[in-house]
Amino acid sequence: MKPLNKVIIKKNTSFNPIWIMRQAGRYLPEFRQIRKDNPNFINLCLNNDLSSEITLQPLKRFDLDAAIIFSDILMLPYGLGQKVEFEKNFGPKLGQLKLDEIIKIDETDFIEKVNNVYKAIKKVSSNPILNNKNTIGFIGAPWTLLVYMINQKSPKNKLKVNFFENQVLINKTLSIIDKFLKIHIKNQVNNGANIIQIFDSWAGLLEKKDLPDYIYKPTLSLVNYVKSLNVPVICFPRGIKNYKEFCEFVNPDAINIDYNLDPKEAVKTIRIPVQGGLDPKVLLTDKETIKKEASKYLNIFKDHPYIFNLGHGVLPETDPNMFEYLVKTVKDY
Ligand code: 1CP
Repeated sequence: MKPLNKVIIKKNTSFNPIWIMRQAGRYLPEFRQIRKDNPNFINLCLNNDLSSEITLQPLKRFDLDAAIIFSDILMLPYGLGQKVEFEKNFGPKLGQLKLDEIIKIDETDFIEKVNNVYKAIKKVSSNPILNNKNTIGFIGAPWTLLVYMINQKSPKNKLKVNFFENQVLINKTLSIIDKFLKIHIKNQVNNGANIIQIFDSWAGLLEKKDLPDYIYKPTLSLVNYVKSLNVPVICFPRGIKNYKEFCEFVNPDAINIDYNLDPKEAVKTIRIPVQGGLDPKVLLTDKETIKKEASKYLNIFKDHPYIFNLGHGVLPETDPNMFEYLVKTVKDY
């Protein structure tokens, strides 16, 4: 059985597998080298030789239990024909959302645009390095994708006041997102992804009253779909105030917590396997602090099925030696 499945399916508490969000990325000099020669980020994701190489970079260096495919949640709007670019020191920049054009896109058009992501998953998952490890596929949650597609850039911690103005546009877009996320999940699984993680990076922007319509119901539809494929699904509703309520409503196979949630509170209130939590900024300190903070999570979750990870992506300024030290600390625990 693959390491994450032991925790997620078997509910094993005697060992803690580890992988790190954004483990394939900017803190690694070998990634920055490739990135320098490939200024177009989407094209890099769509170059399956390079994207599979980048996916495996952290596994060649560190004793990690899973690979997460090097791609982006914004491949979905890209596959739907919305313009997506990444600008240095700005982040994602999307073209206008044109519903009349997006409704004309069918499954074949979509797959044609993003097929190289699936080819990369196939390459990665059949690599012997991953024989006894998981290959994680992922999607952005409907809410977070809706935010980028309507806002056309990062909301940077707040929604514009008139975000909900056009309800027809919002509801039609959500239904298209649901349809194509299922297609995207199916193709990742068919090509070797054996876990799906759903990133809801902007879940924390919503008020409590809006959670059922924009987070719980749309995410539940996808969680049930992944379960129907017999693949475990991990949700990460970053910044949501009430993780307990989220889990009761959506019931994924595991939940990634963010670093603002008190882990002692989490272990008391969450009934399903937990992943993550450690503040990525801890990796910018020293070995003593890293050991202390990582041990805190491992101690608190010692009798709870727990996958080690961070409470958000690893920061670009992280020293790979400190990353290595964290992995070693968890493995030696
Ligand atoms: O070199 C660069 O400038 C590109 C930086 C980069 C990288 C390495 C981006 C742009 N995306 C990625 C890869 C990526 N994105 C992965 C690969 C696998 C891994 O984790 O190692 C994953 C899982 C994502 C997911 C993703 N993209 C999320 C969800 C997780 C999170 O960080 O909250 C989000 C919100 C995005 C959008 C995105 N893509 C890139 C950036 C800089 C952003 C965030 C911008 C913002 O603040 O709104």
